[in-house]
Amino acid sequence: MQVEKYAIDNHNSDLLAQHKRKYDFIAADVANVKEVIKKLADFQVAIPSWALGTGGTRFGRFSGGGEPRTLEEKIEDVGLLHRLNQSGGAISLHIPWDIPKNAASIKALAAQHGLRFDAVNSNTFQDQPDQSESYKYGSLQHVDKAVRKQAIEHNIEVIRHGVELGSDSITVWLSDGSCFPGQLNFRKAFQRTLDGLKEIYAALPSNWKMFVEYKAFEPNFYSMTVGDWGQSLLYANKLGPQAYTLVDLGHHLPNANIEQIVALLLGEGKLGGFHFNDSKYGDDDLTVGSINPYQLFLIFNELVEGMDARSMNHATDLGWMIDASHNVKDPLEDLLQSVEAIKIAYAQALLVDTKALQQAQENNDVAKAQEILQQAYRTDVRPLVAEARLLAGGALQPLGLYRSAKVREQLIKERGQKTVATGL
Ligand SMILES: [Mn+2]
Repeated sequence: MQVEKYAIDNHNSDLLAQHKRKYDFIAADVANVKEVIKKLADFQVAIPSWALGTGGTRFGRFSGGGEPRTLEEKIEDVGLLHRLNQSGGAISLHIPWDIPKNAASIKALAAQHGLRFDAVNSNTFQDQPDQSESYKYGSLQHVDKAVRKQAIEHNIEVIRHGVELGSDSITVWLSDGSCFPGQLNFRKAFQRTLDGLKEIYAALPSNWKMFVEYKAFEPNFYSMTVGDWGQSLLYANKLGPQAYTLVDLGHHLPNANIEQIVALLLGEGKLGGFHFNDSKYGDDDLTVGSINPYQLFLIFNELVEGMDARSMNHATDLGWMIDASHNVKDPLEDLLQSVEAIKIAYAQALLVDTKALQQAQENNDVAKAQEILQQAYRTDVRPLVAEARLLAGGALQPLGLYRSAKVREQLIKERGQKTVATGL
């Protein structure tokens, strides 16, 4: 399944006059509009290989149709998405769900779609049929050395796969923790985990980064051994300069001030990457921007301010990835919506009058500071995002074209109605 160039061109020419009208209206008020458009075009969000099929809950899973059956088909799906929005130019693999059998041909296939390989992800939160030790009571924190050894070797194997694909980072998310008081000696669990991470860290190529992802609860419900940004930062600091904290928006306790966490991690030079999603109650893995778009904007405002303060490249110096699950929506439609929400929040953050905001802060002018932020947030930046997409060769309305080109219907015809993506 391909969306041909002529289909995108036809779609765009039908919408062009209306788009120009909207774009000119907003562009007139943006002083550095060319620079904003360039930054928006450069900003790419990695798509995780596990997000291309229908997700589920512990109660059930309701399949869609035409889900990718192989790694090749997952790459094809990300390629489709990238063709439509020119913003999803990377794929993040989950090992062992997506072990490339022939790395060279997988790499070539991805390149055909204009994709590169983002961070690789290890999995010690479930047992695989062929493994000898069980992760029931944790992996790197486990009291049994044999289990820890198995988990360490798995992570090193994931790095090896990543090297073959041209990836340059590994995300380690541990489900380790405890479900009941008394189950675990916190201090010893921390130390064992640190020792394991050190062995994995030692296997990193010199140009690689290790992202230590934290999560407040689930699957363990009493304690998590990497439970919050403080614990993640402790590990990252003790590991060394190639280790960073990864922020997943859904991995906080309710009402956590994520924008402040981001600002401080950036200030310490220890923010490595991002997993975007949205949530109302916990780790809901909902579409980015579907519940709290203002928070997303505030986070991007801190990201832009903090990255500029350190002269960082917005597009390349941090890892950007979606980490969501789609229980009731077509995964590709959901991902198009998520990427759009990310770009909108980024564009709004780029419009913040930083100088005026700093001045308001210095003068303790609280009302003015809020006005400045909300001026940017309340601007309809969608024509800017669309213009960046148009110039890059994407569709003015990716979701609209996805539907009118009947992409899902085609995928069902090619792959069948009852397919299940690997790993789900
Ligand atoms: Mn995550």
